[in-house]
Amino acid sequence: MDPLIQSIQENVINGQKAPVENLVRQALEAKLPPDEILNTGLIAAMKEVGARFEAGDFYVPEMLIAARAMQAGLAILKPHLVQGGIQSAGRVVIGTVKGDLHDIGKNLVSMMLEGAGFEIFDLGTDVAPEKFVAAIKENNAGLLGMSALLTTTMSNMKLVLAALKEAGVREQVKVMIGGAPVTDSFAKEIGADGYAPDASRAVTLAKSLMGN
Ligand code: B1M
Repeated sequence: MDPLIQSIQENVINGQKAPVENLVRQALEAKLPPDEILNTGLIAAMKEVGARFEAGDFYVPEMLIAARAMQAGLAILKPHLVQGGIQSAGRVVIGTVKGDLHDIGKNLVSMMLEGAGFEIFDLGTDVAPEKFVAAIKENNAGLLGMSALLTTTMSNMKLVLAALKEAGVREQVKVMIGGAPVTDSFAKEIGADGYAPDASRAVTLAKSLMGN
């Protein structure tokens, strides 16, 4: 592995925000591919953080500072992942479901969709079903994206689908879902239109759902 990528990993794991920013800049200057910096550097580091949390070696504060360092690195990387000037591929309302505060994956999906030319209406985290419904109506969105990182919150996606039906807008939007505990079979079970395991496949799915 490139030593710069290895340093990015280590510094994200240790929550070193400023060094992560500098290292991502250096990696870009060294012409390392942005997707390698993202996948092998930043995302791999967060997997390790999760593993340490599970093993009881890390607690919530360590997870939180690692997440801040990751987000800072991601912000530097964003212009290199997102290419501007593409015609709108459709309007997407996106958010993390109620009860869930994880937003790194959702932000990454938003960023990649934006790069593929979608217009993004990001509702943030802990989004209640009625807020999703209101945003879809208000922005006349054709696609809804929901993210959940907790096994206890993924069931809230089902409540959003019920709220869409109740409000009479289910036919207006395609629904795609994702997040670590979410699966394709779960998507089918709750009646979503598709599931994507990562941000780049979320773009492929969004395009196919929107007929692009
Ligand atoms: Co939390 N957390 N966390 N956490 N956290 C997990 C998810 C956990 C798996 C850690 C573990 O135990 N190994 C575990 C969940 C267990 C479970 O439910 N099975 C967990 C827990 C337990 C908790 C708390 C309950 C801890 C506590 O308080 N005791 C608590 C819950 C708070 C809440 O939400 N109500 C909590 C809190 C936090 C922090 C706030 C400290 C922080 C989040 C900060 C933030 O997001 N701003 C945090 C973090 C950082 C994590 C881990 C370590 C990393 C998540 C992450 O950012 N991954 C995570 C462990 C892990 O996932 N390995 C963990 C990187 C990101 C790029 O990947 O989000 O999976 P991911 O997104 C991917 C794909 O999933 C997909 O594409 C993305 C890019 O490739 N994707 C989509 C995501 N959304 C999509 C939507 C789509 C399509 C694809 O379409 C719309």
